[in-house]
Order: sequence, then C-alpha cells, then structure tokens
Amino acid sequence: MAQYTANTTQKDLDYEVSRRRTFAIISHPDAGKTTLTEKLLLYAGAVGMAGSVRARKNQRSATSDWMEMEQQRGISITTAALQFDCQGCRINLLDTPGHQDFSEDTYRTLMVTDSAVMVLDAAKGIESQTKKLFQVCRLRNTPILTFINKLDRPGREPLELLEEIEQVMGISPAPINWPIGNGPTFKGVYDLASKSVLLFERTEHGRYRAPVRVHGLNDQVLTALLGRDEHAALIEEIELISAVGTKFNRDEFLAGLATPVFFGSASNNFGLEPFWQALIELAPPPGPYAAGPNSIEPNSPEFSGLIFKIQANMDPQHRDQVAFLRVCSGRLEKDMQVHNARLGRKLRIARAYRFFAGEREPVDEAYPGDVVGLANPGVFSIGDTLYTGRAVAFNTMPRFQPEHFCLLQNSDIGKYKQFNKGLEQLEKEGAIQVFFFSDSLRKEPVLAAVGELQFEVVTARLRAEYGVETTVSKLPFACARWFEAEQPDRAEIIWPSRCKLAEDRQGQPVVLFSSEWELNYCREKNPRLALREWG
Ligand SMILES: Nc1nc2c(ncn2[C@@H]2O[C@H](COP(=O)(O)OP(=O)(O)OP(=O)(O)O)[C@@H](O)[C@H]2O)c(=O)[nH]1
Ligand SMILES: [Mg+2]
Repeated sequence: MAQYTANTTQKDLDYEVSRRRTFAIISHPDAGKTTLTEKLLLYAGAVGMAGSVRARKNQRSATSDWMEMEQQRGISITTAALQFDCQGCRINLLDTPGHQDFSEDTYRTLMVTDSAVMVLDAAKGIESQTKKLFQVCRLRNTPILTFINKLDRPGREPLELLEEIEQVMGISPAPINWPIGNGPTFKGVYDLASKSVLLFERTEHGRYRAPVRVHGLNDQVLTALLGRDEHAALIEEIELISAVGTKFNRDEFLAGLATPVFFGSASNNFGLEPFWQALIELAPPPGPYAAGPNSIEPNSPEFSGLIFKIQANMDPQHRDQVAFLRVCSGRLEKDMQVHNARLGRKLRIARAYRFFAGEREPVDEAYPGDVVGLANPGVFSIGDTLYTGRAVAFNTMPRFQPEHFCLLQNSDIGKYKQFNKGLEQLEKEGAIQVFFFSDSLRKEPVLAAVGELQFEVVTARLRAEYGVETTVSKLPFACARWFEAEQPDRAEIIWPSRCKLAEDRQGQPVVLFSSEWELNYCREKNPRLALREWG
C-alpha cells in the first residue's frame, strides 16, 4: 500500500469532503419523495429503469421502499439511505417517511444531513407535516431546495405557491424555472437564467428518461403547442417573474434564508434533469458539525461520527442489526479503534457497509458526509458519538413522547423466544418503548409509540422477520412518566383512578396516565411528587 505523508492525507481528506453531497428528501405524506428519489437515481445513472411506487404485478417496486410493508402499502416507514457516485460527487441521499407516526425517524435524519429537498404537491401547497419538518430544518439552518411536484395534474397557480412558501415558511422562494402549462397541458419548464424552454416528451409509464427539446421563448413551436393566447400569457408571466421575482442568492440559500424553487412531475420525468443538475451544483458539501458549544470541522484529521438510526433484519439472508453512522470529521477506516462516548470505552469497527436502500456493500473507508452502516453486536445506540483523539459529544437526537399505548399479545406461546427477541430488537430501533404492568402476573408487553401505525409495523415485522403472529389491543393511556429518584413514600401518593403503574425493561417504575389533564391533576394533588419525561 502507498505510504502517504501527512500532507497528502490532508489533501485527500479535503478532496473527499469537497465532493460529498448529503441530503434528505422531506415532505408531507404522498407528495412524491420516493417517486422523486427513484427518478433522481435514474438521472444519476444509479438505476436503469425506475420502479413504480405502487408496484403492479411483475413490476419493480421502488428501490428506497425496501421493507415488505412499505412495498405492500406504497408508503415509506423508515428512512432509506442510498449512496452512489455521480459526476465526480459521492451522493448520500436519504429518502424519509412523511407520515407523522414515523416522524421521529425523519427528525433524526434531518440532524445528519447538509441540505434538504422539500417536495410540495402542486395541488396542495404546504401541508402540515411539511411545515413541521421545515421548522426542524430551521434549527440547524439547513439549506433547502424546493421541488414543486405533480405538475401533470391540475394544480394551484405557481405564483400563489411561491407566495405561500414566503408567508407560511418565512423563507424567500427564488424560482429557477417556470412551468409551461398546468395539468394535462403541462409541457415543460422555462429556465429563467439561461432563458431557454425545455420541452419534455412523455415516455412509456414514465419509466425512462423523458427526452428534452430546447427552444427559445418566442419559438413558433410553442405557439403551435400552446395556442396563440396561452403562448402570449406565458410570455407575459415570465416577463413579470423575471422583473419582480426573487433572484436566487447562493449565500442566502446556504444560510437557510432563501430556497431555489423548481417545477416538475416526478412520475412523468418532467423537470427532473434540470433539478438534478442544480442539486449537485447547489447542495453544499459537509460543513462544521455542532457538538455542544463547539463545532467540529469536517477536515479535522481526527475521526468523529454520529449514530442516528438502528435497523434490524434489512437483509433476509443475514438477520443482523445495523447502526447507521454519519461521518462528521476525519476518515473512518475498517478495523479502526474508536471511542464510544456513551460507553466510555474503545471499540473496533469490524464491519462497515455502504447502503443502497436494502442492498449493501462492505467498505474499507468513509469520509465526512458519508452515511454508512456498522454491524451492531449491541454496542451502538441511537445518539452515540464515536471518535478518535480528543473527546467529542454531539448534540442529542430528538426524542418524542409516546402518545399511543397498546397491549401486545403473542398468539403462539410456543414461539415466546422469537417473540421476545423480535420485540427487543424493534425496541432498540427506537420506534417503540416496552413496558410491563406492575400488578399483572402475565408479563404481556405494553407498547408505547408516537403514532398508532407503529403498532401495525410491529405486528407486520414480527410476522415477516420472526415468524410470530401477534395481536394488539388499544390501551386508554396518553402519556408515560418516570419517578425522580427522590420520592415521597409511594403509599402516600393520591393516584387518579385511571392511571396505572408499570415498569420499563430496566425495571424502573413508570406511571401511565390516560391524559395530560390527569397527569396535571396528579401533580396538583401530590405537590411533592416529582416525575420526569424519560427513564
Ligand atoms: N400524478 C402524479 N402522481 C405522482 C407524482 N409523483 C408521485 N405521484 C404519486 O403519488 C403517490 C405517492 O408517491 P410517493 O413517492 O410514495 O410519496 P412519498 O412522499 O414518498 O410518500 P411517503 O413516503 O409515504 O410519505 C404515488 O401514488 C405516486 O405514484 C407526479 O409527479 N404526478
Ligand atoms: Mg416515500
């Protein structure tokens, strides 16, 4: 192996950092994140034939929805990480789930990306979940690119959509291109900077790259295509937007104050090529990473990284657990010894993989911006900081309070080992918490989650991954609280009638309340009682 001097190593590191692009695709459910992901892979040359999200028989399903339940329902449940090379860049794309029941996963993903693509449905504009995710981006001033999708269907006026972005989000929308036609008449986009019209042609089921033809705005081809009146209206609108519309400013974009806006249709491959080109050009490489009051430079020679996600059983052939790590600084090498700040001890990175949704490939090294999976024999948890050299502790990952509770029953007592193992694994992924009622002899687990859909995911995954049939029955609780160490005698506490005592996996006592109101009532009645939100 070549011997590098200290200088060349630093040069290599600088170069590798500069060519990383790490971004998440975010939005309200169904705006088209997975479809857009799929088509971006096509433009990047990473897959030959883009799958259709709603998989028909004998048709490929979407790459990034690799989980069985995702493919059956056509929704994303968990963030998919896809790493690939394009035009000299190494891309780390994270396709997040939009549904609020899975939003903890999306929020954590947003903690490890350098930019985000916000997808809007042209007919719906800014929806509730998009707004929440945008506010999370604000916490780290994450630069955002906006893709207004589904232009092939009748949608709202483009000007109205821009106004909504400005008013609801408080960020300046700078259109990069402008749609030509709307719904069935959608023909292409006008690129405001190059002053050229890109006309798209439909392809069979939108599965291949849509061919593009380039024209000037006054070209007679457009008059023939749109009709005289519509052509004249388009010219007028573009004159207006060119004169008074917000101009794109890179510094404002990088500071999270302005967003470049693109129009298109992911399912028809309209407007995707210009968007992909702009994404590679505009998405920033990794920058400094906040760790308490300090920030860690990506080009620092010491390695550091953050575990943001745990996922078990991604590969049916090798049922193992993977910890997803974002490299924040330095270089990660296979077999390297790193500190785990939480455990206070050193660990060896025995196996690291790069992922392409459900598929993986071993890697010997990774650089800042890279999202890699580490084989996890139980030593990594969500939120762990790994480092070499001086101690680093990255800021904690967001956690949401569970608001839904259910009793999980194992229908096949003979499979209690698989049942327990499966449940423990799923709990480690952080999507559910498991409690046991203190007064019950039968130790049936109580599941707590942010959203009810998580319970369906648990039963589906226990069946698919552990061969165990289970049923869930809803429980009437709405929040859980742990006791602080200093407590009055528990016999003295006046408990509201509907709350119940339980224990978590570590045997710590937990109180389950039927409502926030009941929790507050309990606090009023027992002023000395001290409860906390997490165990
Ligand atoms: N007409 C039209 N439909 C689209 C377009 N893009 C996506 N869709 C459809 O919208 C639906 C949702 O698409 P997805 O890509 O799964 O949406 P998503 O944002 O990934 O959804 P979640 O991950 O579950 O939040 C699917 O039926 C897509 O076929 C588009 O450009 N035009
Ligand atoms: Mg999706």
